[in-house]
Amino acid sequence: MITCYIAIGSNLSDPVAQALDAMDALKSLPKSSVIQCSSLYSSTPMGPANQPDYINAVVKIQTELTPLELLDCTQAIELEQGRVRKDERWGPRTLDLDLILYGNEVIDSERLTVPHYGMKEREFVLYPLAEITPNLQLPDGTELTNLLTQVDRNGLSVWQA
Ligand code: PH2
Ligand code: MG
Ligand code: MG
Repeated sequence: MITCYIAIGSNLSDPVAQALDAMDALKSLPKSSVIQCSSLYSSTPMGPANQPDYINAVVKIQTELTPLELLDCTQAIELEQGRVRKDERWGPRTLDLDLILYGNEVIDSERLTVPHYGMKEREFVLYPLAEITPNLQLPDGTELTNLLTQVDRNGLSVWQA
């Protein structure tokens, strides 16, 4: 069993429902179990400013799936929830599921880069991650608590209706 973290992001088509549906879908992953889900967070868009705020969250799972099997499953969930791939970098999306950590593994393949290349700079990944695993250390030895001192919340807040 490997412990993994998946980051959820959505800013189209009822993002709160998208994120909650994604959590439910992750609970049905084969050979896996969800250990914990962070709160939902509202975040300022990174990238083009003319897009809605995002809902973000992080889910901790244990799995016997390989990284690429897990990627296939999360991409299938993205498609089931209406994801349409566009060319615009960092543009709006109904659902984005990013495999940010897979145990302590470092993966650099054509389809997958783990740890996620942007996670150390993104408040909407780091703070939800810290909510569920405050003492986490990245594969390169970086302490999550250390990253939090360097990355501003940038308007990130726990979502409430
Ligand atoms: N995801 C992006 C681009 N910009 N901004 C926020 N706040 N949250 C995201 O999840 C996000 C983003 C591309 O994956
Ligand atoms: Mg992403
Ligand atoms: Mg993605």
